[in-house]
Amino acid sequence: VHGPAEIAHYLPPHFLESSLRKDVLAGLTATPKSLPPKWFYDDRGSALFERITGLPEYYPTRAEREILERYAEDMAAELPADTLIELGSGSSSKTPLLISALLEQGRLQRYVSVDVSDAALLGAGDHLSETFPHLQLSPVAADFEHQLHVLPRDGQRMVAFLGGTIGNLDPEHRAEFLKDIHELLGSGGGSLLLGTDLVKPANILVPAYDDDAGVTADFNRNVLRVLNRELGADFDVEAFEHVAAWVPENRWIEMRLRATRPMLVTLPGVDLEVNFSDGEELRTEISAKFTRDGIADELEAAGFRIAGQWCDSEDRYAVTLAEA
Ligand code: AVJ
Repeated sequence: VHGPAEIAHYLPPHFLESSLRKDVLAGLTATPKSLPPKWFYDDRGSALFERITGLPEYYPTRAEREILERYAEDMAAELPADTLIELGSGSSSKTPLLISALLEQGRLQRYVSVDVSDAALLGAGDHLSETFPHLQLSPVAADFEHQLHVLPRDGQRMVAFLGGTIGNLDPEHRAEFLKDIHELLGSGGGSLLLGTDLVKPANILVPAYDDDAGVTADFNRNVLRVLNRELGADFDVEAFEHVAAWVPENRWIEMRLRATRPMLVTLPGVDLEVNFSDGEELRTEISAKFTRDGIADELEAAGFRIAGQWCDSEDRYAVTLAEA
C-alpha cells in the first residue's frame, strides 16, 4: 500500500508569471489579437470548465466517458502497460476506467499524472489512492507541451491524452507534439491513447461552445479576469461579448471575445497599453475537430502504428490507440 504521493515539481520558478507575460505580450500586440487557451484555467476557470462538461449542449465529455466505459478493456488488452501517463490530467474523472482495465491485464504498477495545477494533482490523487491503494501514484507538475523530457523513459508506457485537448493545437504544433510523444516512447516502447472530437454539423458544434446557460461565455471572459488579477490589467470584462464560430476551412471551433465599444486597456504587468476598436475580436481558443481517418493519418505521419479506434454510439467522438 502506498502513502500519499509527493508532487514532483518541474515547472521553472515563476513559470506562470513569465510564460503568461510572454504570451500576453505576443498575443495582444499581434493582428488579429489572440491569447492561448491555457490561461482560462485558474481555480475559477477550472470550476467553470467542470460545469461545462455537465452541460446538455457539451457532449464530448459524455461521449468519451461512454467510449471508455465500453471499450477500456479492449484498449488495455490490445497494448497492456506497466505505466500509465496522463497528460493534462485535471480532475482525472475518467481515469479510473482506464486504470481498472489496465490492472486487469496484470501489469500496471504506476500512474503518472501531469498537470500545471498542484490543486488538480492533489485532488485527483486523494480519490485515486483510496480507489487503487496498490497503485504507485506519481504526480508531476509540469507543462506537458514543453516538458515531455521529464517523464519516465523506462517501462511499457501508455500515454493518455484525453478530453480532446489536442484540438487546442494548430496543425503545425499538433504534428510537432505528436512527434515529441513518439520520441518519448521510442526508447523502450509504448502507446498513445488519444481522445478527439469529430467533425459534425455546425448546429451541433456551435451550441456546444455557446450554451444557453452562458457558462461557456463566462469561462471565455474568465481569461480577462486572469489578466486583470495577474497583470494588474483593467479589462472591463462585461464589455466583451462571447463569440463561438465554426470555421469550416480549418475544421475548428474558434472562441473569441468581441469588444462592444472602443476601449483602451492598460496592462501594467507587461508595461503595455492596447486599443480595441468597436467590434474588434480577440481569439481565445481554437478547438479542432477531426475525422477518424484524419487523426489516423496524423498519428502515422508522426511515426505511430494505429492499434485501434473506438467511437461512441452516435459517432461524435473518437479514441485512438497508437503504438510508437
Ligand atoms: C478542454 C480544450 C477539450 O475544446 O472542447 C470547452 C475546452 N472550451 N468549452 C474544448 C472548452 C470551451 C475544451 N478542451
